[in-house]
Amino acid sequence: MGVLNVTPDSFSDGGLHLDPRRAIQHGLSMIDQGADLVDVGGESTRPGSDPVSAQEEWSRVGAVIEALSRKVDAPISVDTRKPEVAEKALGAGASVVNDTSGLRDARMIHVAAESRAGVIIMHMKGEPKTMQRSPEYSDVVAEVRAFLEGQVRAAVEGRVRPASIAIDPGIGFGKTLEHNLALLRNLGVVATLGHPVVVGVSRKSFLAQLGAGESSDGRLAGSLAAASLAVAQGAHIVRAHDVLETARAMRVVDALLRTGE
Ligand code: HH2
Repeated sequence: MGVLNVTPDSFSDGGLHLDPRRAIQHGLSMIDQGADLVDVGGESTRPGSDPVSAQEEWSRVGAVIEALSRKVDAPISVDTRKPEVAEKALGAGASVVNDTSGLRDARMIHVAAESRAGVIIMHMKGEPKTMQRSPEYSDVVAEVRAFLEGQVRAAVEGRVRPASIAIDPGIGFGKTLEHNLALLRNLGVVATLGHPVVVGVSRKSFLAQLGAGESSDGRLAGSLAAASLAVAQGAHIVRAHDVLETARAMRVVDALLRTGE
């Protein structure tokens, strides 16, 4: 799943693809490099970020989603917490809603059900602005699993088809280093919910805490290590900025995991 942030302020690629032509070009090149899905976002949810209006978000992503869906066969997801943005994106050709707030707004369930879209339900504790201020859990793995289970149930009750739901523990979203590591080591527990598991570790700051690179674009090696082990632990989809390298690494991981079957 290639990351395409059409934002001025994303933590890693902010400002690089604000011009729609550059964003579309980057989306196309990620497909060429091996992405099976392109995730287009118009609002940064990095720690400390401020929300943007639905109007502003749509003005960033609308033309990009419309053009990419016309030009490529691969599915396009919209990374949004807002039902109004999701609805427009699905109308413009996106087929998956990637909701980092995990369908907390029930209108999002309605939008997904009506359009028969795929849905990624991600766990986030709190809001981006404050989520990294001393997050606490008594058992992070059990709590994240329980949240995802409840939101999957709500989605299914709202007539989203179970087969179109994926889940994501939300690495770095209201979590300390220890919480992130516990979740990555126990993805199998999350996977017992029976839905495909998405994991986003790419260039994230917990890698710097592990000594894997201070600047975000210097964290490729750490990102590949974390993504590889995540897949070995049961993840099905990895969200990545460095698509060429990630796709190559995942081909090897897939082959190694098949050995002995
Ligand atoms: N991480 C980010 C954004 N969206 N979606 C899912 N499902 N899982 C993730 O881990 C995830 C996500 C944050 O990364 P990025 O989009 O690169 O940064 P920003 O929020 O600053 O735009």
